[in-house]
Amino acid sequence: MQILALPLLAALLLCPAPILAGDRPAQEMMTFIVPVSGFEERLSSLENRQAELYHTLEQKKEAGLAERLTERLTISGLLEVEASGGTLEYADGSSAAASDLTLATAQLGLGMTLNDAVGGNLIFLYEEGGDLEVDEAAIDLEQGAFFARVGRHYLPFGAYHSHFISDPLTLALGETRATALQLGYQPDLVTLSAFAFNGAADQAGSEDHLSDWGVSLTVTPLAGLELGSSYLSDLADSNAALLAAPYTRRVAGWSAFLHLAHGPLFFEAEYLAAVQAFAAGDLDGDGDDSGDRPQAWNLECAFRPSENVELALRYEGSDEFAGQPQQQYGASVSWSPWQHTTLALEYLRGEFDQAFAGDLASSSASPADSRNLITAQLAYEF
Ligand SMILES: [Ca+2]
Ligand SMILES: [Ca+2]
Repeated sequence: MQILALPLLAALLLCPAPILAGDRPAQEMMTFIVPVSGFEERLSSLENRQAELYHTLEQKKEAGLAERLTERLTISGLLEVEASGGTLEYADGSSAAASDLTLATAQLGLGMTLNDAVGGNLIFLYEEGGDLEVDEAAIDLEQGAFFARVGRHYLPFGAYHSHFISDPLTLALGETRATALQLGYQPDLVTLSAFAFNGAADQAGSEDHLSDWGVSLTVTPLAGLELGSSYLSDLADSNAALLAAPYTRRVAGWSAFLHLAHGPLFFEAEYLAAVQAFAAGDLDGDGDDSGDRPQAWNLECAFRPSENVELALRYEGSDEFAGQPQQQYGASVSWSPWQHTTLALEYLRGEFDQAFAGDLASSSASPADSRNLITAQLAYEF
């Protein structure tokens, strides 16, 4: 942990951030204020991934938060208000700055328990700029070490453990919500899942069938240590919606992660990637006539000096993932001054591969070179 933390800390100290120092408060800036809203999704899927470990202060508290309305019904909610600001520097030396205040999350969840074997959940989610939607609606069945989940939910592809407000790049590439049937087996120390669904992305000319699937394996060999790997048969079905049209070559994705917790110290590592390149006609963000193979990785370490404070460092990156930084690093601090309430502040600096900067270009079409983002969040859960 310290071996990783020291160079990260040094890198942060050596890169003072010219926050909000941009010379052009342009509208184009707004496009790179990243929506940071994946946390509640991870929360809501946490129990259903059969995770026994909580990876952030918020998750730890969330676990016991749901209020019992009736014998069979519980209710929970999450509000997140975020203030963000940042600067974007382009390859030609110009820059832009922007800031915003948004209702990032308003979520209401209902949990149903019929008996020991049957339950379910229904989660409504509103994120400013979007519509109110059913985020998850699924029925859970359990029999001994076997379980099943059917309905709309987040598939166990990737783990995305994070101590930051902003989603890691691994989540941006791999998180997948679908209406799926998931079957699982969870004896001691191991969780094995397989799932099937009909994803939105299809091969050109193919019929529309329930032909997408995946598998996930998580192992907890020791207290505080969790390892896992997962596979998705069609990476184009992830929420990243990498492809705009039906494709010629179906490309699978795979992921591996490690989670370590030891006393007040935490370490997360994850890698998620396409198993091969997409066809050049399907995905070629840099226009070099060679298909792209998107990849992302994330490393985080965190320290809890006291029960209600957490400090974290992140170093992450991506390759051939259009619109996302090639590397990004930063620090975060979160504090819970009152029960159920968390204040968090984070800084992230991203550096782009100009060929893959994607939509992050200036009005004169100069690609993004680097980005500084500060985000503050007030979250309230019940
Ligand atoms: Ca598909
Ligand atoms: Ca390419």
